Amino acid sequence: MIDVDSALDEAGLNNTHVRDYVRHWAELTGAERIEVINAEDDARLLREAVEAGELLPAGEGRYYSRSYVKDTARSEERTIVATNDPADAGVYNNWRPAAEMKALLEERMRGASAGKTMYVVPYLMAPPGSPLEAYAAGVEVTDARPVVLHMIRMARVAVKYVNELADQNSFVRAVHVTGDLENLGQGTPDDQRYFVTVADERTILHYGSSYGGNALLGKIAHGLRQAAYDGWASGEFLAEQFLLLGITDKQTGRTYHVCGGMPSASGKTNLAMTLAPDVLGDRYRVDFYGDDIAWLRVDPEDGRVYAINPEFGVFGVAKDTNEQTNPTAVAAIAEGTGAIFTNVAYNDDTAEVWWEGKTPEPPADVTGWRDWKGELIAERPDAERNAPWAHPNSRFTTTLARIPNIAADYENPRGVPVDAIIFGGRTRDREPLVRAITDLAEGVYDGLTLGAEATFAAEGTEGVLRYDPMSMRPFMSYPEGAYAAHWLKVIGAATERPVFAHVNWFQRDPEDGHFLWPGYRDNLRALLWLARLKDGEVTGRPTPVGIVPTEEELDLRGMDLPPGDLERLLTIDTERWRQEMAHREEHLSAFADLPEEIWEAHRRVAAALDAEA
Ligand code: OXD
Ligand code: MN
Repeated sequence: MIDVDSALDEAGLNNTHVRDYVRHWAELTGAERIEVINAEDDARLLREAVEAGELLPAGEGRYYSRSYVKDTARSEERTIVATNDPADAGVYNNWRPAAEMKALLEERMRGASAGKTMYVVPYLMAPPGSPLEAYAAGVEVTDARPVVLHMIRMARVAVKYVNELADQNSFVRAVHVTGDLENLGQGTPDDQRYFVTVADERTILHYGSSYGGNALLGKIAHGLRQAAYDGWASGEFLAEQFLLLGITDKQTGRTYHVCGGMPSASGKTNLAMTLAPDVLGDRYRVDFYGDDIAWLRVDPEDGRVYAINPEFGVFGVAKDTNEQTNPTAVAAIAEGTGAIFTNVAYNDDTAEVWWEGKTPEPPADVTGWRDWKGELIAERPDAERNAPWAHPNSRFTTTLARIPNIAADYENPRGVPVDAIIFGGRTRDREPLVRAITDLAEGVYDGLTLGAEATFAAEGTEGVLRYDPMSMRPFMSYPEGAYAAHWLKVIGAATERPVFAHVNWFQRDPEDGHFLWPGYRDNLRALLWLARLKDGEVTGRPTPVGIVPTEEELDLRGMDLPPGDLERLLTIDTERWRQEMAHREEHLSAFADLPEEIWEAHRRVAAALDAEA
């Protein structure tokens, strides 16, 4: 039996609750060694990982890894929220009884780390000193060194975070066991994987993957599912899959903070890291805070909603990341940044990396290039000639501090006051560029009916949204009706409330299908209008679904939009909206105990649309 206590003593880890937890899982998983991790261990662990072949060098101070071919994405079907109360079951949280899940996971994990090192990773999902710190500490135990290296980039990692806890028992127990990846039946009826958050016991048990989305437990499992549950159970805060950015008007000195959610493939990371369009750069500065998670609470001191990004890094999708779509990300993963790439293409000879959209065409000389599966491009069979080189979900991992426009105050424990909460769908013909909503219940209603258009038959019917409430569908940990009520309660407690808005960069011309709005850095123009609306500098045009800018109110300097396109971008198509209202009714009806305020908001919007028809 391994000597857990000596390893913990040596690391100075003296929190007795953490020690008991580590001892329990070390014994159960049968790990051979224990190693306690601090962020300073990064350089040594990188060297070891390269020596062991787990990482390959990808240019100066950058690294490359491939995950197992059947282990390249989050698995929503295998992800479960378990509690001891059946009333916690919702539509999306895949609820199961805690006792059943714990027994099952213990059985899977028993002896499964035999011969391996168990890394003990104490972490904090918040800037130190945050009022939400009590919900932020965790200890991930994992049997995979690359997971540790990702955790060091994605969370603050140090023993002191658990030694210094005010309540020594208030940390998330996050257990990751890789399992025998080649024999887990991924995607078959006999799938052995389980990714379980036992939310009312603050315990996360993930078995059967070493891919980041399933294995970095601080991020999604703790930062979203567990934190959302904790926020609800405590009544104190919201944890949402939101970006967070700041816009400073250099002329007035005023800074606006915007947070918000978008379903995947709707440009959330690109918007989070955006810069101002060149022509507006003299006047406005955009600061990056976070691209994926925000925790929101009301500060009793001034009654405003404050947001923090609990993460320490970015785990971004590589596909289509380039100078035009996301210049700040490109800088954040350049040589010398310590970035880790996963499942992009890799050149054995030059240690370069490539992904679809990095450049318009793949490298012309294919010598040395291997695709994400490790197959030589030069030796691809004809049938695979056009297959992508990188996996569509290939990633880069880098720390927040590497983003060139990281906000100076990103570690402020209080967070930043939120001026606007935006929801961004992906809709070809109904949603205008931006519509603002000043009523709380209508704003929450808008978030609950967020969605992205079905893109191909398998996803749903043409023109019908795949609803993704608040962009939290895969991360919902408690029932949707209670979730809506909690939103109304938390934001409703603010004395100065943020304005809500819905944005859409994806409207197309009905005739030739071209995108009406160029997107990317120009998206800031919609947010600038929203900020001015919040401050009463513009009034917009009221419509049944919110306030839309007039053409004159948008700052379009330096753009060359055809007038017809601009008009369409700001038009509300009442008939299409009335069709949508019927789908919304069906979508919301699935949620038990949806607050009456939300139904009232729905009926108000529907009646206003009918009155215009
Ligand atoms: C996600 C992610 O899967 O942020 O949403 O990685
Ligand atoms: Mn995400």
